Amino acid sequence: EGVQPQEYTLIKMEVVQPFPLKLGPLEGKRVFLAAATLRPETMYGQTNAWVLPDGKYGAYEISETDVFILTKRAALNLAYQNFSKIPQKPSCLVELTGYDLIGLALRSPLAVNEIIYALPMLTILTNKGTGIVTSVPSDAPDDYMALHDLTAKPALRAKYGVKDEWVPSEIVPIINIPEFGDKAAEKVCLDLKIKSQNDKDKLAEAKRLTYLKGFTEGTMLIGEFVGRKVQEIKPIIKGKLIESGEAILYSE
Ligand code: A2H
Repeated sequence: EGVQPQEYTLIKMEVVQPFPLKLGPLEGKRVFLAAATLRPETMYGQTNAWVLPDGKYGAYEISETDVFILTKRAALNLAYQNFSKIPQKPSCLVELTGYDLIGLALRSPLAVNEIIYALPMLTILTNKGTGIVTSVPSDAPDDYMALHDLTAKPALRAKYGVKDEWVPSEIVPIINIPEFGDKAAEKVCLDLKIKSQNDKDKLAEAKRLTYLKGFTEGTMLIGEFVGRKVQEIKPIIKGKLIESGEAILYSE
């Protein structure tokens, strides 16, 4: 963890009824996977959520009505930031693992796809963010490669019990970057010949290339701000998500 505090937008990805058995105790509540992102303006392109299969998660009471699924570490930080039903103290209703979350059907703010699914990603860190990541394969190299692995490897899907219909078949183009086109992550991963989600060094380079260019030179291809510069509309979209209650701010 860095010395500088990092501010994330937590996107509330709502778990759609009916709940699986393991989430039975949450019946009647609004339950969300809370995904930490630095790129709220990319939420139009969400195709799925990522969870760490062996990761430990819990369902925490955030308010009278809302429950967030995330790591205990994030729940504790949130409690200190006034997001807990019990002031300053995380309140866990159910302990979960990533395996329990794979296949959950979700509805996520701004996403073009009405229903998206929670799928396994093996490189998620549990000491960063919430341990839940929203997947935007058009613009995030990690997301593109994790999705590529699942699509290309039936054995990987079988290992984690992933049904074919949960895996998105299309990437949603959301931002144009003059140098990289409409699916920057795909282009850069192909150019750098990245083999899998575990290709750490090359992925770091891919992220560096897309992240900077996306912010400084990207324009929106979709949504309320189509044609506008990413740089200009990022804070506006972030503000709207917070104001509407579809996201909250979180620091660590
Ligand atoms: B970003 P930083 Cl479109 N483990 O959101 C691994 N990765 C995590 C994580 C965790 N525990 N928590 C968050 N992240 C991801 C969107 C996005 C992101 C786009 C492009 C780039 C990008 C959609 N995924 O991040 O280490 C989340 O993915 C590039 C780094 O705090 C979050 O933003 O800088 C980002 O990493 C936070 O990474």
